[in-house]
Amino acid sequence: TFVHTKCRDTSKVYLRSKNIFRQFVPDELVKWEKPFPDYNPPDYTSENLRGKPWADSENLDEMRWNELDGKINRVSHITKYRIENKRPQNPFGRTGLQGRGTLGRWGPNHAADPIVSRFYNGKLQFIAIERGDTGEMAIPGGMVDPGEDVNETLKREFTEEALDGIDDKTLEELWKTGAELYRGYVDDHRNTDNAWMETVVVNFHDDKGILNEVKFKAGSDAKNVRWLTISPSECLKLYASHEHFIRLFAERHNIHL
Ligand code: RP5
Ligand code: MG
Ligand code: MG
Repeated sequence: TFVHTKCRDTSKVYLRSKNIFRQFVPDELVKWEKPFPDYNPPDYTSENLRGKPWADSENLDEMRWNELDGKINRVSHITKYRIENKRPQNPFGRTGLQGRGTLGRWGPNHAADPIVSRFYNGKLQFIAIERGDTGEMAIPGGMVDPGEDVNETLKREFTEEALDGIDDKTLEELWKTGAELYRGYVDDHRNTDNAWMETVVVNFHDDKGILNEVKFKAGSDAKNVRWLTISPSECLKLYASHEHFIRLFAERHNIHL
């Protein structure tokens, strides 16, 4: 069974923090049901979230958990999560860090990941970005805005990160090809005991050559953008759970990684 690992990394300081390190959680103590008397992880919520319009406040009493809270979607794709000491509890278990870290929302933080793909010289490829925060290659995904339809998020984030914000009308046909591959938890390095990433992964596959003419350019939180070729021999190292998503994508096109 799956245990999250990227959000238990104790070798690196927590993203953009000065000196916050996670408490070590062994695999067998990840599940909340397992007693862990010495578990007392640091409580960290980034100062940068304060007053940000896209972030929650510290007033947990006002929030409507497991519901649509005004325009903010606090419903998990995975489960009805528990509330412990007023805070949502990560359904995948301990992470060695309490608080929200750098995530905007308590509980689920909803994202969308568009896999834009083609066959080129007989090889399956998708558009990948280099992330500005960790430097890892990734799917050009991003957060769902309050009230936004996930289908909009997929297009918007792709446009921001892989087209430098320039809406390309030639892609209109491509956006109609969406096939959902995954909906659920992301093992993201930012996750904490009280805040975590969830996503919807959708494949937009071009078999008409629409993409051959498109000029890609990195924008927003992406540093670089390029086609990544999928091959069973090459081991892909990607951000968060994106290796898993790419495996599902490859299988859809009959390539087994
Ligand atoms: C990952 O973080 C998701 O799979 C998505 O790719 C991404 C969204 O966060 P930002 O790119 O906005 O940082 O967990
Ligand atoms: Mg983005
Ligand atoms: Mg992004």
